[in-house]
Amino acid sequence: MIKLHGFGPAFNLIDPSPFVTKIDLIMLAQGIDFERVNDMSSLQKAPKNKLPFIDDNGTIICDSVFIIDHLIAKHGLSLDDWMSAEQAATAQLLGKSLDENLYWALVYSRWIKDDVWPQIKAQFFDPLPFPINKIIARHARNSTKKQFMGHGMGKHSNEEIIQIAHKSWRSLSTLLGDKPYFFGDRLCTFDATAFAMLSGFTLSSLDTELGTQAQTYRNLVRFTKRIATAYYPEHVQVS
Ligand SMILES: N[C@@H](CCC(=O)N[C@@H](CS)C(=O)NCC(=O)O)C(=O)O
Repeated sequence: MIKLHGFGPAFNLIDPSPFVTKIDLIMLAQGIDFERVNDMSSLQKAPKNKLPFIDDNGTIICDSVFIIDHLIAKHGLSLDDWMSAEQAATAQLLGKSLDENLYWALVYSRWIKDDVWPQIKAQFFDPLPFPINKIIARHARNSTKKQFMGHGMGKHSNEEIIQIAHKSWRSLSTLLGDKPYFFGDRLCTFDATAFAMLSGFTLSSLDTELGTQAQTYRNLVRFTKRIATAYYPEHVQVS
């Protein structure tokens, strides 16, 4: 059976990582048998030092992109087979926009904002023994700050990051409209990416400025709630 290595449920999310959540939802939606492996050592074991990775009977695959390709090749993943070539190409590029841009606004809202950081620290690091918990927490936050600056999002002000996030949410809200899913009546892998990235703002129990603002996009909130209710009734509370 496939083992999906992630961080584990937190903040009213099946996983705080949108990349882990994306793969989790894709496998659930496709009915692929898998087991969640959530322990603090997963990240140390990750060959590329990032989660998710999967262990498919000894074959290790890192990165959500390559995991999806593996699921298509080895497990008949066919969530996108009904789409036209043009829809599939559009969906692929939209997914990358969320992975590579909106994701960094999510990172900002959690790891960089001083008012939210204590909630992150309490969840991930406070349970570790003292004093290692302090050392690891400081190291993890510094490393995230470095990546955030390196990406370029870290060069922006709070207002500019909010503006960037709103541009993605506004476009997503327009694209979704009143449809159940982004490309019509059927869920595709892009819906999994969108759910994963949006629910970090709309369903997360973390109290963040960006989360509050994302919740004003009512159709996006309905979209994330509908998917959470269908796939994660035990893990995600939907009010
Ligand atoms: N391109 C990767 C991104 C994975 C990624 O950035 N994972 C983050 C969690 S959301 C991570 O493991 N970060 C740990 C670190 O950078 O130390 C994918 O699509 O899977």
